This record gives sequence, structure tokens and C-alpha cells, in this order.
Amino acid sequence: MRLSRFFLPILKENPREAEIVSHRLMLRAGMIRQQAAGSFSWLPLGKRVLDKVCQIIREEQNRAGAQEILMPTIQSAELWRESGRYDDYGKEMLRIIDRHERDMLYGPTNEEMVTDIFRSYVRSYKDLPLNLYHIQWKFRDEVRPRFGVMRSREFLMKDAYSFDLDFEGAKAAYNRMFVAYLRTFSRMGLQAIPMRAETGPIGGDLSHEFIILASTGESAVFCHKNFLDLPVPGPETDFSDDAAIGNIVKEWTTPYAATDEMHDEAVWSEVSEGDRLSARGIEVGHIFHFGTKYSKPMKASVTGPDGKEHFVSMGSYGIGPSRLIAAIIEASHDENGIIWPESVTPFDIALINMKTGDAECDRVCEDLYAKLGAAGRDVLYDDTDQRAGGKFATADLIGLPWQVIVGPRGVAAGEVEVKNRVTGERENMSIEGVVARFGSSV
Ligand code: P5A
Repeated sequence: MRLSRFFLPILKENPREAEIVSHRLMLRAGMIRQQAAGSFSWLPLGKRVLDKVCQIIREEQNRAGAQEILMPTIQSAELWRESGRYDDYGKEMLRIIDRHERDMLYGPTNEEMVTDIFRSYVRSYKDLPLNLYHIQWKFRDEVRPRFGVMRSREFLMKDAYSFDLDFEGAKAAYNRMFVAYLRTFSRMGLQAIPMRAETGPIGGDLSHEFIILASTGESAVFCHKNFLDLPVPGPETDFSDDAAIGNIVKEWTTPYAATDEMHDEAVWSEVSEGDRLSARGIEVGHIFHFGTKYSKPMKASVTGPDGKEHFVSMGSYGIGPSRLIAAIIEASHDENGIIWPESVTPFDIALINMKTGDAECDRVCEDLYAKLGAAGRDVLYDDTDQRAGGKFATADLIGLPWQVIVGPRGVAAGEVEVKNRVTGERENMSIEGVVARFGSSV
């Protein structure tokens, strides 16, 4: 992509409404635009990151055996009356009346709708386990939307729903999602710590929040330092092996970890002082087991091997991709801007022409742009006529992991400069060297 053609509305000034660094940087880097309280448009740079984040989530959900569907955002109140949540959900639910005076709502979550899909088709335990997920916009009329996409009213959620014959099956399904979450966050360069959590309006008796440690986090959290060194399960993890998956979950739930609401001072005081980590955190994922809370009132049952009808045992599993992007920025930035992990970066390389219009600089840039693109690299080529200082500032702000800098002096010597955004290290390379370095490892 040529920067001269790319819609990247960068802000020079710090937006006054932004209280935390991720919100400030997302606005300044032209990733998002606020449309109303707690609602945002995703501009091209932001949309690219959102797509990458969703793709990682998708790959790990699929690997763990979940299947993708897509349910509507607007739901009928009827389903929510069946579960009893239409009245319980309160003011956070955005209620809508259609032209036939029917009560509708903008979905804050989809337990009821997916249970309705399940009961319409599935009759036998032989069709279990089943886990269906979608990535869809949600609306919650939060009292205090704040921090940009971190706590917004309209936000993207990946929500998965598992159906099993009994508690044992449901626990195995819960464990698979638990392990899939460890992998998902780790692939985005984040260290997420699972913590026992309250279940709130979703319900149930078993629940974990996945927390990223960050000073701007909304929750106070307490955990054992051992979490920081626990190995994250690799891509070879066998999700069909319930015992192996159960062991990973055991390892990740044994050291002490709790959010404010679940914190137990007595147990905490048994952790030696040097091992205690008391910090703030951002909840990027939340998983629940709630058994028959929805299947019973909504009559979602299957025939078991005993020939009898069983209400299915369910769980639901959420990740907020939009919040996750803010969390990644909170965890990875410096005073000049964002520093994207390679797995979610909007482009791989910023190609900076220090002197657009100079025949040699233009020629080398065009050559590199074509060759790196052909090698499968996503290159953002700064071919604008801004001065070099401005181009460097833009590249640092939008945080692409690599900058390839082409200037007249280097070009005369057959060289360009390669800067690593994370370490700030710069290296001179021949033009062929750059192609070999970035063109070969796709
Ligand atoms: C689990 C999936 C649920 O809604 N039902 C379906 C369950 N869980 S949850 O914890 O309430 O939300 C899941 C994740 O969604 C993100 N999230 C938000 N992101 C941005 N702004 C918000 N206002 C917001 N509310 C929830 C979080 O990542 C949360 O873990």
C-alpha cells in the first residue's frame, strides 16, 4: 500500500478526551473515530489490526474444535423471556420496538439464541460435544463507557457456546476453551493470567477471567509470580486428549490468582511475600460454565445413552477483540507510539523514502516495494512528499515492527537502513540484503 493513497488520518495533537495511552494512540494513529458515546468506527489501519486479531482467535477456536457461525445482532425479546433474562438484564440492554410493536433488543450476548439453534436441530447425545462460536458486534448500555474501545457500548465479541451431555463433558469443553485462550493471547504477544471470577448476569458457578497486567487496568488483581514463567501450550497440543488438556488447566489454576471480587486475604497471606504480585489488570477474556441455566427453561435436551432425556450442560466463552487491541497497545508502546507484535501488525514493513522525487531514491523504493510485496510482505510505502522527520514520526507512531529507510546518501553507496521498532537498533544493509532478509522468511 502506498501511503499517498492510504486513508490514514493522523492527529498531530493529543486528543483531550483520551485518558489512557491506548486510547490516545489509537486516535492519533488514525485507527478509530468516535461516533457517539462508546461507539467507534474502525478506520483502515485499525481494521487491519482487528482482522488479524480475529484471525488468530478463529484459528485457535477451530483448533480446539469449535465451529464458526454468525448470528444476528438484533434479537427477539421472546427468547429472553423464556430464559427469564429479559427482565433481569436491566438497563444495560438496549431495547427496541419494531413497526409491529414487537419487543426486540440489540444483543449484549447470545446464550438464548444459540440455545434456540441447538434445540431446533440436535436430538441425540451422539451429536455431542458441540461448540459453536461467532464474532459479532454487541451492545451494552454501559453506565460509564470510557477509555475508547477498552470499555465501549458497541464492541466486538468472540462468543463460543458449548453443549454436552453431562458435567464431565462440559468440564472438558471448558478446559479446551481455557487452553485455547492461553494460546490465543500468547500468539498476540500477551501474557494473560487466568483468575477465578464472578459470573454476574451470565450466571453459573465456575468462571475464569483472563487478565493482562497493566497499570491502567480497571480491576485490582492478586496473583503468584509463578504465572509469569508458566509455559504456554504449543501448536502441537492435542485437544482430543481430555486428560492432557485437564493437566494443563490444573497447572494454570494451581498458583493463587484472583480479581478483587474473589480475593481471599487468608489464602493470599499464605503466599510468601516475595512471590506476591498485586497489580492492576485488563480483562480480555471470560469463560463460564453454567450447566442447565439456559437449557432447562428453554427445553434444550438430548436423548442419552440410557434412552432418557437430559438437559444439556452448557458453557460460554468470550473474548473482546476490540478491547484486546487496546490491551496490546497498553502492553506495547513507548513515548513515540505503538509497537505492534509481528502477529497483529497492520503492515509488516514501513518503507520510508527520505527524498521522494529523487530519481535514485524513487527507483530503489519502487524496486523494494515490488520485490517485498512479491515475497508476500505487507509493505506500507511512504511515497508522500512530507519531510523525512515527519515520515519517521509517522512510522514510529503507527508502530510497524520494521522500518526500511531509503535516503540519497545510502543509495549512492548501494545501501539502505533497517530499523527495528522494538529495540530501536539500526543496521545498514545492501538492497539485495533487505530482499533476502524479509523476502525469505514468509
Ligand atoms: C461469554 C461469551 C459474556 O458475555 N457470554 C458470551 C459471556 N462474557 S463477558 O465477560 O460479559 O464478555 C466477554 C468479553 O467481552 C469483552 N467486553 C467488552 N469489550 C469492550 N467493551 C465492553 N463494554 C465490553 N464488555 C465485555 C471483554 O473482553 C470480556 O471478557
